[in-house]
Amino acid sequence: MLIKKGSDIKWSEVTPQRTYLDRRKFLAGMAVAGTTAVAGLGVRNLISPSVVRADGGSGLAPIQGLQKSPFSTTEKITPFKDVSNYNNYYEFSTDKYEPAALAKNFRTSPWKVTIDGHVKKKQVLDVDEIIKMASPEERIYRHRCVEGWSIVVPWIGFPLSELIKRAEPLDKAKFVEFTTILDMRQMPGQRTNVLDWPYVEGLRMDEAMHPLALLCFGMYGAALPNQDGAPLRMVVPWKYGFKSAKAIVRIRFVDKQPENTWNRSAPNEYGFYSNVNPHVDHPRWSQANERRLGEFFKRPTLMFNGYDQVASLYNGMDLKKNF
Ligand SMILES: Nc1nc2c(c(=O)[nH]1)N[C@H]1C(S)=C(S)[C@@H](COP(=O)(O)O)O[C@H]1N2
Ligand SMILES: [Mo]
Repeated sequence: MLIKKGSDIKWSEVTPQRTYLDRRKFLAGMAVAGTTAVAGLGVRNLISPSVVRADGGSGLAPIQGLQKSPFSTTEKITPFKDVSNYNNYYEFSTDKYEPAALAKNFRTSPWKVTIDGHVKKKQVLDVDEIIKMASPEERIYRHRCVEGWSIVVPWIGFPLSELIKRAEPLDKAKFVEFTTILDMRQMPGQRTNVLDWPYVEGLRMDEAMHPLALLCFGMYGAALPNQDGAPLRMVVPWKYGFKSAKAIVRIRFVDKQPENTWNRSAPNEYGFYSNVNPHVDHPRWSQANERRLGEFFKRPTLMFNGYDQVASLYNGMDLKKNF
């Protein structure tokens, strides 16, 4: 990202360690690229103070009547300003510091979500109808990117299973596919071929029905900032961040494993399952450790990101083959 900026940059050329985690190359990169936003703000992030109000005061509409969740971690919450200013959102930019500004005026209302495929109740719903389906919970989850950084976020939503039950899937429905909005006018990244658009992700039906799989529409007590996936996204805490699609417009029930965007883009690097697994290295880097945004020292990455409750979903599967 520091070396090459342009419309045809490919993921295989994007080496996150170089821009963010490896200090030596990071400084070398700075010398090459001068004062890019990445380099400048990278320094700020490395030295960001540890005592910051968690709610951050986003100014977005507060969400009332939140239930506390027994699934929440008690770890220290990552400051709002870090979570909302360091985003992977390729529809806006491959530069993690840019989506916050580029998504500022993104229109999230009106917003329709199509529910179709192998279900009894095919329908097109307004996102506000979806949000009202079940009572909102605050879920404080660990969230880890495949690139080696992690965050702890008080997300707001309800289990995806609530929506699935109401849609009444047929027996043929074996997987759930999520599709992000396609809107080149609003999303500058979609005018490039950095990924095949629209962004698609998927879960096996039992994964989608697991109580930890969260359909998410808020964080830090309020609505989602655009750069974090407003108005509706998934949060699947035992999987790498890229399984958690943002700005969802379609939830489709299918009989075959969906072709997820990252797998199509680099099949040897990103599989369908993408469970957080410190024992399966990414072809270009180790997955053994991670760095919490706002912290300096790395910590060991936990199997399933510490969510052992999901282990039984993968009994008998070779998780090195099914990465
Ligand atoms: N539509 C869409 N969803 C996406 C992405 C993306 O580029 N586009 N990036 C994924 C990746 S790689 C990560 S790590 C998380 C980041 O979520 P966050 O910015 O809220 O931390 O979003 C995921 N969902
Ligand atoms: Mo990611």
